[in-house]
Amino acid sequence: MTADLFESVGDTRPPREAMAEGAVVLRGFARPFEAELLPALRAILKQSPFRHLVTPGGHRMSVAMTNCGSVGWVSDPTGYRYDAIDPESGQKWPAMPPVLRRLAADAADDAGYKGFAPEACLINRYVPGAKLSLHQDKDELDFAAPIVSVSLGLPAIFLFGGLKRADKPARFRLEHSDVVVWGGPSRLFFHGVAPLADGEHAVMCRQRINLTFRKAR
Ligand code: MD6
Ligand code: FE
Repeated sequence: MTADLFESVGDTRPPREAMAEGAVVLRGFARPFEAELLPALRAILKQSPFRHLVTPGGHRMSVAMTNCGSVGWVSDPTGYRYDAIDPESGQKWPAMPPVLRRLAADAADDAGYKGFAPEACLINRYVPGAKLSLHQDKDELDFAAPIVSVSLGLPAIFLFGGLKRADKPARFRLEHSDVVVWGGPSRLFFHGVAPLADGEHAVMCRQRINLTFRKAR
């Protein structure tokens, strides 16, 4: 009891919140990594800047994307895939910095998924109004591995449905440094991000950045 009270000083949110079976939000988990994380991100963006991908249906995505790791997630009119080459630069994607690897593995571990070793990190940038429609993450070969998702900057409403597109999604507010770990029975649940509300974040300014770590193959 005393320990609980002590931990809640300055932060009234619970440190961990179940979203569904196999899925959990670790509130503020990325905070201790932030000082190393942000410069590492900047270096990645220099090499492979954000760009707006086109879906197989021909729509330009409102979310801008890039990747780091040995493979990156890409979309173009021919489909979705993981590719070792950044189609924009013609070079390999930037390597995954150790601090990102550590953050993803520690969060997975904390959520009960031991030995998570992602090879892909998709980096998404939302400006006010940008959104991500309901989708399933199913371009990976191994659904046994969880997905680790780090939120930075402006808060977003994360929509978390079920196995069917028509399942009414629950809404979770994800804030700066919150980490979602998600796998097992909910690994293939439909999910998305509601249009980002305008605002100004002290560290990240007028945007939300999301890092999604996956074992792609
Ligand atoms: C986002 N995230 O939060 C988008 N997918 O910006 C995702 O689409 C996502 O956060 C699978 C697992 C976790 C995620
Ligand atoms: Fe997703």
